[in-house]
Amino acid sequence: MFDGLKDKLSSFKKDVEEEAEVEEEDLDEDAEPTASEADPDAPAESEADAAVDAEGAEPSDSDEETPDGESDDDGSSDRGLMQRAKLAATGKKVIEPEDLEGPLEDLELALLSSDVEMNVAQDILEGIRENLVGETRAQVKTTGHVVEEALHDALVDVISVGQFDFDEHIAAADKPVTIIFTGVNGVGKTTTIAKLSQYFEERGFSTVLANGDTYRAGANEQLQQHAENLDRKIISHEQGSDPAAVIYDGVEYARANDVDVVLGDTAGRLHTSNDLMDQLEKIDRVIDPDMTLFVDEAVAGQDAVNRAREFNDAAEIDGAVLTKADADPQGGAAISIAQVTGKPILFLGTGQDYDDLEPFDPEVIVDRLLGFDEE
Ligand SMILES: Nc1nc2c(ncn2[C@@H]2O[C@H](COP(=O)(O)OP(=O)(O)OP(=O)(O)O)[C@@H](O)[C@H]2O)c(=O)[nH]1
Ligand SMILES: [Mg+2]
Repeated sequence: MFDGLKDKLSSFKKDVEEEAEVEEEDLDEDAEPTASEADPDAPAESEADAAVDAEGAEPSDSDEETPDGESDDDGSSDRGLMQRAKLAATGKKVIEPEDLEGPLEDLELALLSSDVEMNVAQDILEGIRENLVGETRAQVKTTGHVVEEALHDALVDVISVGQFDFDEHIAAADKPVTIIFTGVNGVGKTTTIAKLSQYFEERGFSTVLANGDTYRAGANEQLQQHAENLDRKIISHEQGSDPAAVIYDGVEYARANDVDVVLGDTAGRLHTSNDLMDQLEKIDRVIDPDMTLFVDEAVAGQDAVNRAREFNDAAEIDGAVLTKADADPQGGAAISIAQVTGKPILFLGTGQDYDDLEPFDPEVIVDRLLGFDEE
């Protein structure tokens, strides 16, 4: 998943490491006359060098062991700071903003070509700059962790916008909880409802399906089929009837039968289809659903990002589900939607079966993008 972007992120890491190395070689040449000029400083500088090298060398021996990270943490953050300050004062042994210019420019192009929204790409670059400037070159060069962490933190920052604990939210909410699904045609709304019905039942919440897609021929039969496969109750009216009335009946049914969650389907629509958007507005007014989830395809990239923004403007959404993440998407939509809408991505659809649904965990996604999950 997200293989293209993964490759690009790993080239950024290499770029910065090479940059750190080249510059340090240059600096070593420049540094000698300065050191002999200022005698008292010379031992201090080389001590600092040795300390940095030693610190840098440690983690590289056992890259993937977590205890290592811990010993780093409790070890010497004060010392690290002091050292950095000292290095900054004695010579240019730390990463300066201009050192990152080339690699960041390449990364920006890579992000944009993976359908990451322009502003989101800018935020990521800014995050990386903040995280990397001032790091020692020796650290960057020898451990590799520094660049990875800078990337990791910058990505997690933009991807986690608006995240909340979905399961906890559902558990705490008054029942029945009503969730409406919306988005353009064919992105996987109906399939996601069936998957979520299974997800809820596995967590002990009963569900009823309400077919608010009274527009498309065959929509009732499609949801009916899922309901049969999963052994759920479905509420539906004739094609052409009022979707708000169907969902209302779904909520009434849930109240009368102690059902926990009402999953309300709607017809595929463009944010510009006025009639259909009016229907959505009516559902909002009559039902006042607990959540409206926007569904789109990960493979739609920038289109999905734009649609998320447009739907959120037209009929405020509470979160998003990104389907077809199994179909080799670029990753731009997964990275951008939360930052652009201020609403979190809550689930990824990863296939056509009922259990092909994955809660969207920003840390897991970023680890995947950085290849940490393979270690
Ligand atoms: N590979 C893959 N296919 C999916 C996923 N989710 C849905 N699909 C497929 O996408 C197609 C459309 O899915 P639907 O659930 O009918 O989409 P919809 O948004 O309800 O479509 P309309 O009601 O016509 O607007 C179906 O063939 C699904 O099996 C997914 O996560 N991965
Ligand atoms: Mg549908």
